[in-house]
Amino acid sequence: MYNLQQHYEEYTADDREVWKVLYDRQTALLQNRASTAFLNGLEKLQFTNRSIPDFRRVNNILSETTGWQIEVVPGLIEDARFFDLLSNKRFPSSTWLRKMNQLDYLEEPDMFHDCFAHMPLLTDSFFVTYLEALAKIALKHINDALAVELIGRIYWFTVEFGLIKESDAVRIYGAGILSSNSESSFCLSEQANRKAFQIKEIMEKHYYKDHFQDRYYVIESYKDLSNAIPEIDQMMEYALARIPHDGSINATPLDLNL
Ligand code: HBI
Ligand code: FE
Repeated sequence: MYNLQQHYEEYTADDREVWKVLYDRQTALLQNRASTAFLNGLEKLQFTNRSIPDFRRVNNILSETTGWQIEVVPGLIEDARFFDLLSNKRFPSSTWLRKMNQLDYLEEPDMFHDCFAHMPLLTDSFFVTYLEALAKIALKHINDALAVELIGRIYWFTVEFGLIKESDAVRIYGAGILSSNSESSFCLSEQANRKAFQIKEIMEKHYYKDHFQDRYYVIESYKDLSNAIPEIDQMMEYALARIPHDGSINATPLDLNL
């Protein structure tokens, strides 16, 4: 479609400083908070604080590990294109970096979110198997806004805000948390509401985009995600048959009772 490229030579000293500040701050905080697969992925992709990742190098490493590739996009893209890319093992990523005065919040994912937080897990074969399969379920129902909303909830509470149990400790794998300094601390704190991974409840309730999640779902392993695909598929058919709707989203309540 756009066939955009990362113009690596156009990054400025400010961009490199922003990457370094965010990278140093998050890696210090995530050492004993992030999933092992994420930390291993950082190493496999050879990310450092010294330079902004060059997508040509990242793509070479990804093609050697899971065969996924990066697709440069300007920012948030429409759902149909998003899921089409994921179903073809292509991960959409922006190439621009937030400014120093936006370190803690920006309304749209920048490259630090898309690259630092999402790409390391693209080296884990169970995780990408899930990502591709989830996208294929979304494409089956792509013209049904309610269906895309329900899949979006599953995506949100796994790929963006998911937690995982690792040797008796809870660790972070959701990119929305991994790129957030404050939520990386909050989600493992006493105040956070952590629950066992459950597809039905995730599909029933809406989620917040602009503040900490009111609940986090914890998987036991990445295999739990790929193993959940048949249940997600069935639950989608069940929900879409039960909820009277004409394919548009505005006719349906924010929360469902499946
Ligand atoms: N586009 N580039 C980009 N990145 C996302 O994470 C993204 C998107 N479009 C839609 C979207 N996420 C969510 O609505 C998914 O649930 C579909
Ligand atoms: Fe994201």
